[in-house]
Amino acid sequence: MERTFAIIKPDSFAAGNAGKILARIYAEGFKVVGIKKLYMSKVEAEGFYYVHKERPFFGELTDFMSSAPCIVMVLETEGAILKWRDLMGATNPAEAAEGTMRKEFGSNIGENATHGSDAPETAAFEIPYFFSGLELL
Ligand code: 3AN
Repeated sequence: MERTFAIIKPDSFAAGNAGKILARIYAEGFKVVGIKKLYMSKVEAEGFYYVHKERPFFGELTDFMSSAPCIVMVLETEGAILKWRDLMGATNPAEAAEGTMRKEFGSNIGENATHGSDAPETAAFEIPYFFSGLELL
């Protein structure tokens, strides 16, 4: 079993798409080990995305992620990291495959509906960034 960290980003939460996204997550066989609504501060968003701090879109990205509430989750299944990345689709919704979360619910490369850890080391940083051990029992 593997765990990954996922976000229903502020755009998709505000648009009322959290229920549809969660329904897909369950339908694809993930166990939702942790879930909560969170209104990230700018500083929290900057800490979460620190690997992107030199990228030109860092300010835009952290403004967006701290602009409204989101849903943070820990998802578990076999191969959870790749499986959730596949279900999310490409970073740019315009390039994402049909049926993926970003194709269905994303607006553009910045406001792209969902986040998912891209590797085991990333998940190992991202999960405890938002969840304590007690919240994942
Ligand atoms: P992914 O989330 O698919 O792993 P990354 O790691 O390349 O994509 O980028 C992290 C986040 O930064 C993306 N989810 C997206 O919201 C944002 N982002 C990536 N590229 C751009 C861009 N060119 N302009 C604005 N935001 C971007």
